[in-house]
Amino acid sequence: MVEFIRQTILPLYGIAESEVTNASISPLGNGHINQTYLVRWSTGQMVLQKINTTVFKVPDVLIDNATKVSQHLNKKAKTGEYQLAVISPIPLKNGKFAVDLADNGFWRSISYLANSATIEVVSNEDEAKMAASAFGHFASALSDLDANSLQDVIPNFLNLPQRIEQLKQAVTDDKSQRLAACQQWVDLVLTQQNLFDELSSIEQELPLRICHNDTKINNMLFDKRDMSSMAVIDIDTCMKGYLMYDFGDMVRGFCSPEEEDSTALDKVIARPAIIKAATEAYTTQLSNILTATEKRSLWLGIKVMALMLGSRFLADHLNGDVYFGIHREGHNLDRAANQLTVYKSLVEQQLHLKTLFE
Ligand code: GN1
Ligand code: MG
Repeated sequence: MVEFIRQTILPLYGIAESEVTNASISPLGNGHINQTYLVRWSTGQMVLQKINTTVFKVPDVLIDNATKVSQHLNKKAKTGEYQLAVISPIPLKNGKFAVDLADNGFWRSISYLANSATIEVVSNEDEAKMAASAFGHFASALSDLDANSLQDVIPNFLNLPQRIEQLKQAVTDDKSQRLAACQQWVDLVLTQQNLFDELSSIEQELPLRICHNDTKINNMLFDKRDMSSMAVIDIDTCMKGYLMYDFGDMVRGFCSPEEEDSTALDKVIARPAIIKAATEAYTTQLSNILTATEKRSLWLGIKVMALMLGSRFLADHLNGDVYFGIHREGHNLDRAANQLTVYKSLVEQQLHLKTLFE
């Protein structure tokens, strides 16, 4: 792939032949969907991605949405209203922001921020506050962008009933004959449908907003020099949605002391102090924006997102790992067990945790 990038992709960006020969091209980040590379040459650097077009079926929509979001944020950054760095699309020589090479992939580039670092686990309350505050600031900066100005890049992306239906289908098909070994997790998910009623009654009262839709900790860059928050990245799933999901996705990830694929399930718990810190920081950033119903929806958002992600990983395990990239046998089952353990820990502590949202 590296040689293909060097010979075919880099020239499309107008990078001189002499530079292309010595450019360094290395895999970047821990994404499960797209292939991401850091490309450096003597006079520049960029993040290059081969978009997974099985997941992003109309990748031009992704490019349009991401371009609109970065334009909006850049405008606000100029006036000081947005205080994080903005990741911007980088045009090819022909001025376009992506190139479709059919069987050879759909490629795009975005800016790379020097001195940046990512983390996989939130280690303490201060870190939770800083990152939650940055995600809140991002949501706040997008709150005046019309929710309908972006297209749905993946329809029904965060639709819990639909995700559960997909799990049921995967159970029926049992394509890889893996059901017996994970029946306990399937049973757990399928007995939580009480959340649907809660969800459908509250969703009707929630405003649609532009959401990030993938607010996990490794979608935030920190400044290597002092580990302060630097930028919200991976804006490819930005589209209309409910803030309860952005908040919920963030907290379900932040609250565990273990990585998302850790198999040390005895250590996977929802840490109340982290949830409290993240909630305070996020709601402070959005204090002028959140409606009363949105505030009420936040606790439900955490449970829904942990359950939904657990269910998505589980369905993909049953389907034979066709969606999320894996690095080991049973990786998606490990991820599912992990997220469903977070979910169980949230529910076990529900009486106490709910009080944080009253
Ligand atoms: C995927 O590729 P990545 O890691 O940024 C997924 C998210 C999941 C996440 C779980 C388009 O995001 O929805 O929450 O994995 N993205 C897509 O780690 O499905
Ligand atoms: Mg990502």
